[in-house]
Amino acid sequence: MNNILYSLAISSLILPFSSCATQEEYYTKHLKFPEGITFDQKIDMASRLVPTPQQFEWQKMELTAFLHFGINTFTGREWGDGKEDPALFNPTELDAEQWVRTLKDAGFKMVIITAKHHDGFCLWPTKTTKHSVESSPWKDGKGDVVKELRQACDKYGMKFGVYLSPWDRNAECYGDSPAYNKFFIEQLTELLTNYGEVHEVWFDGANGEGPNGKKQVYDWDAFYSTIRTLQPKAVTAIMGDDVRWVGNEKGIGRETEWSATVLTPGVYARAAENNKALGVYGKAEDLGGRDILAKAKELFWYPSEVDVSIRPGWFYHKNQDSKVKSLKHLTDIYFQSVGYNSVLLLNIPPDTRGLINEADVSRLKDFRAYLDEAFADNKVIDGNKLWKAAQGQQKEYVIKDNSEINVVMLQEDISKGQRVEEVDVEVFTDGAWKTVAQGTTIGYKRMFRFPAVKAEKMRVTIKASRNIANICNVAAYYANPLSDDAANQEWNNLPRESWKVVSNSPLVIDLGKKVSLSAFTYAPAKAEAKPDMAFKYSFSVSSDGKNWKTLKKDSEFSNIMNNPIPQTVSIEGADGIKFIRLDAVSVNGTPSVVNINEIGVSVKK
Ligand code: FUL
Repeated sequence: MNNILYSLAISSLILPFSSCATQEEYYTKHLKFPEGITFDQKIDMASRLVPTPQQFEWQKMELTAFLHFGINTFTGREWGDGKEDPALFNPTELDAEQWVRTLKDAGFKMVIITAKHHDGFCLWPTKTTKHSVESSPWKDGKGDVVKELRQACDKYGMKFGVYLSPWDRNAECYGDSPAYNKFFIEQLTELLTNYGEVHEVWFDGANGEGPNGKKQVYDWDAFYSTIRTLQPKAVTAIMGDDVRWVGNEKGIGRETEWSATVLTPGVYARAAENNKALGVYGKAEDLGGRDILAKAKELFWYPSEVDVSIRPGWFYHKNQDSKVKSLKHLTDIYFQSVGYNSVLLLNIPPDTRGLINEADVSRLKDFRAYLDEAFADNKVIDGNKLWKAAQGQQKEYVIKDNSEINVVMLQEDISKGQRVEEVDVEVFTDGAWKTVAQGTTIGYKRMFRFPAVKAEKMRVTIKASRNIANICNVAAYYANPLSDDAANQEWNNLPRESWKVVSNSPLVIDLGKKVSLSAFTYAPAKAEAKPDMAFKYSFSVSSDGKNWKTLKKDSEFSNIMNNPIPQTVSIEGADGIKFIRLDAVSVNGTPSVVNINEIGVSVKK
């Protein structure tokens, strides 16, 4: 019976889209395991799950760019509250060609623009709301940022994507579910009809409304049928079913990264139930290994995208010009995203002039130059001949000229599925074999870095695989090791030894002496998100611990849950003070727990 069901499942398969099709048959994007099949049959089916053609094209881009630009660029905020005056939007030298040229030169294949962020301000003249560029002084209200970017992309041959925030803090109808869904579909329709081909539609999952906020039930099915009808070739990301959020905004992927995953995309009605039954969630470590596969009822081709900003914030803030990520940091991100079977989505936010700032341009140039040099000379001979590797098989490769190497790149032909579960790489050096890398998954691309070694030969062993692995590339390089020139990370200049905690909730700190402050910082420990971290807060100061002056009232540490990096808040009127107080609640509305070491102050010199 089990075998009959299994054969039935097999007989409904399709042939692969790859030109080098074999006799094998494949499942595209999704498969359901028939009841009662054996574990080996499950593994065999899993090995033949493949991406859709657009998912495959997307993966091959490797480097994609985000442009966070909008009203926040002009207010200094990360999350606008939707009450901003559109008159604030007034870039003085906006030049979308400069954005695209810069990104193209740096090797990016697609740009995604925040057509609308959570504040609801639209970068195109929409018929749905007045809260758009049309009400701004920029080009006398006749400008259209989305169109300018589209045209620049056409000129330079760059793919184009849109970010449209489902959460909208400006739209009056937000929370009236049917009305807002209609409004959102109208916005989507405008963007997907009037701006040529769209390759990625990005819906983030943020919603900071909190317990008493507006409750909007999104009609994902209607959103998706709009996308499929208007832009059938676009991939849908994050709150989408083609591209999965890697689970953090730090730029770090998983060493074991399954594109064939048990995680049901959040936009499917059955997602909560399925994922709960398996105990998996977007940030979970194991999304496709054998243990979890044993329990799964279905499997999705749902590859990961690593989104991270080149700066601490997603939007441009002048005071972060000196905090553009170092070349080493960017390179580490590259190896931990592209090199971990993911696509990198690097955010480079245009500044208030409407230009990619010189600081970012120069870092991107260094980044490109570094990658060009590192990958200019592949030392492996004939590594790009397809190797059909059975579990346990090894293959030796000649390294030209007994060269020094410190990077190995492995690739599977994912048009035939993701199969490798364990791999070892050894090099023949000084007359003996030496292991330089031991890994798990490969997928589209896996890179390993290790201390430089001179090698005559290299040996790859596929220690565990689901079915025959299709290794289509084995390469090795020498990449110059970098040391960190990281910009000054200091966000506290008053030694904590003299501080005293007066109370924990609210957090009141005696700074030990009278000082004048220009800013304070909240830096969650280890830059990790916790349920009881501070989100909404008020900040007060006092000279005697009795009479308080509130300098920030009902403020928020925007996006802290997704991006728990230090949040520095500038303050005025904090002269001659000795005490500070943080009244804060978590995203759930409960009192937050903030440790003294997570607070910093900037004392005026
Ligand atoms: C998140 C947003 O809340 C951030 O502001 C940013 O846009 C990031 C890419 O997605 O969900």
